Amino acid sequence: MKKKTNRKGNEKIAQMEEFVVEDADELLTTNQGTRISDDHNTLKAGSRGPSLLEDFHFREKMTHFDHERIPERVVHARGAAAHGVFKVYEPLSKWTSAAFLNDADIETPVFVRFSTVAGSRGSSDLARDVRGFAVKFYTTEGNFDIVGNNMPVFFIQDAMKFPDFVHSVKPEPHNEIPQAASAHDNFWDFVSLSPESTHMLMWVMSDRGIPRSYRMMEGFGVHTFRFVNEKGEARFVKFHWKPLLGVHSVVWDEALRISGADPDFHRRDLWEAIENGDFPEWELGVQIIEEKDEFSFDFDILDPTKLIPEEIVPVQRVGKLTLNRNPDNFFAETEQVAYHVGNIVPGIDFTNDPLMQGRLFSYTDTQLLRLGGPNFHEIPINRPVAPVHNNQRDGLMRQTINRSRTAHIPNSVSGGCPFQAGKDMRGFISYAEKIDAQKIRERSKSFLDHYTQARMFYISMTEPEQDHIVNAFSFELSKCVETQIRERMLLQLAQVDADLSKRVAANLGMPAKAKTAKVEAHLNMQIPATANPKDVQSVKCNMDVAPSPVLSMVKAPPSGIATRKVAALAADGVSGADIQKLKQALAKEGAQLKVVGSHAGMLKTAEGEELPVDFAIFSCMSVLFDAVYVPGGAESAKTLSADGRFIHFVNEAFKHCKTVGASKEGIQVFERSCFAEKIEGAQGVVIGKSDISETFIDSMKLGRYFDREKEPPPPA
Ligand code: HDE
Repeated sequence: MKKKTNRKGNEKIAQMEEFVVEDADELLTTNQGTRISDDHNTLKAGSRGPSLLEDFHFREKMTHFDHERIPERVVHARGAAAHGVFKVYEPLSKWTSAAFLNDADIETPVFVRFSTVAGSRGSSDLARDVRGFAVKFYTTEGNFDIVGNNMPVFFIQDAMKFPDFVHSVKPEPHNEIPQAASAHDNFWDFVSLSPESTHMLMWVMSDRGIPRSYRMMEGFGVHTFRFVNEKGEARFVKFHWKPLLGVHSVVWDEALRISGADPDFHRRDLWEAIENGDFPEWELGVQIIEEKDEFSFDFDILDPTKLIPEEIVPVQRVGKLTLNRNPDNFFAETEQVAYHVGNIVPGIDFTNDPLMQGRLFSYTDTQLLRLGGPNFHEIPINRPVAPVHNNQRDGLMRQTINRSRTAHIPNSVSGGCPFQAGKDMRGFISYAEKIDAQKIRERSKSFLDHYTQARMFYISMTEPEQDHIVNAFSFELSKCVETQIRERMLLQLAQVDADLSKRVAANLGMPAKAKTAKVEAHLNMQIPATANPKDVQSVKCNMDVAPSPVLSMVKAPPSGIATRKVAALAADGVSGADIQKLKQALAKEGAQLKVVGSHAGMLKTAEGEELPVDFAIFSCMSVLFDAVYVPGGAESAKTLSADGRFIHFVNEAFKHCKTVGASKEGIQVFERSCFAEKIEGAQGVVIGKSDISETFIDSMKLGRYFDREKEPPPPA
């Protein structure tokens, strides 16, 4: 039944086509290819009689069904993925010999999976969380994976703490509550006792923890890697992904509501963008650090809780990633893809980052359970496009049929094949880093500044971004039942920034904590004997650290409004002309207008024409759009302004600091809104008797109007 489709594609797609099955116009069969005459009834002794054991079709069908589920990923269970290509702009031969980075004509197939970390497979996309950003490059020299996140640092420094960290953030073990949320005692218990988490907490509590879209997130390799060139010269490298659509987030109240209105919001967004031909793009950025500069920073470049500020080492954009095809089958591709930090190619190498070192073990191990045995590399999505030859044999679900008489090296029977490649044939040779050390269980002293970069992040934010961080800490800690946990966290925050700690304390109704003269003193008092004793002696914070403005999303240069969605609220009698004008103007910017109607189906416009409705008001919410527009048309405006659902729609968009606009009669809807008194001259509120398209679009380009948050939230 295997059938090749005739779709065009790159080498990887061509390889996968071998496994694609199309069922159209085909007859139903068993897995053995026997045609099935009746798929509705079990085989019985008489139509009212017992079922018969000999019903091979029923037994096969039910057995397969019983085994459909495989263990979900222990972390990053919830995700979405897409195929694409990567191309380097210029050969990077001065830094690396990796073939796919040495030829600007090579288009390397990739498969990219985005994910949340804590939630189960069915959880909401909009949880406050880190997002996984895993890229598999099918290079001509083997698979290379950058298994990164949308934040450049991590919660812990040593792999030994990963199971503890994950156990703490997952739902609590006694009642499996809460799902996909860090707002509970166990998480804050762990992080409040682990000062090394403080920097990462700033990122997760910031707006970066609730992205607008997977397509609008940065990606980071997190660890410091190595580039090695043809001459064997090595440099340190940090990997970045920079989205061409800019970096954008939603606000927390919006995230909560999206979780109800469309828990698949990010999945759907990625899928639809690709189906619409709006292919998401990122540039690959690298920060290069010469070996001689390894110790020239105030922190250790092997410490995964630190980033290298872009102001100190600029990010050089070296290539482009484009996602251009949705998977054919979620399970076969997105669920079965097996990423591994250890999938490496000549020209790139690891460093001694103790978190990365632990990951080098974990990823293969986890796939053995999840994908059921040692042959998971043979699953179509995991197969390299580079040829595979070795003496590994057998095992569960083996697909390869090795023809050779031998499976050992050295051999003479098979003429010595397959041969070792050696350096001349581009065999992988580990970078010969000199190591001369004592065996020891210890955290390097160079890892012990846990607060300076947390402070750097906080002071780099604009005022509204800082407000959001304060609110996020307050929300999460308010969900902790144990007072001692809140207290410990307030102490941690006091080491970062007095104002931050004071404001969170006020929200929790607790006395503020002061920055202690000697941080270790308060930790010694607070941390139970079970904590890592080496952490307790640690910590310092450079209060004079310079901000890194590039960390702020609000300060980033405007990125246009391509692929953004605007809701046009409409009822019968709406001005079709108004809708068309904005629709066309948005289309020129690559954005979309969707009609939200008082009912589904078709509306009658003021011009007497039919207007298709994209969403009915009862099946969508303002949080699913980037801006809201109320067109003219007296009859439509009258209906909308008498309908609380539409008033709520604009109120909510206003509350979430989005552009709201109305033309002609549409303004009367705003007159019933919570911002009725601020219609004239308010920022981000666009009104006009004639065509407002241009002003509306200009307003959207400026992003969100966070000044609105300064006043008590409107009743939306
Ligand atoms: Fe992972 N991580 N991780 N991780 N991770 C997994 O592998 C692990 C870490 C990341 O879309 C697991 O296949 C350890 C950092 C992503 O399929 C597992 C440690 C970063 C994904 C695992 C870390 C990541 C994973 C679970 C600390 C950012 C999803 C299922 C020593 C740089 C990949 C799986 C996908 C998945 C282990 C820390 C990113 C258990 C032990 C730091 C994007 O192997």
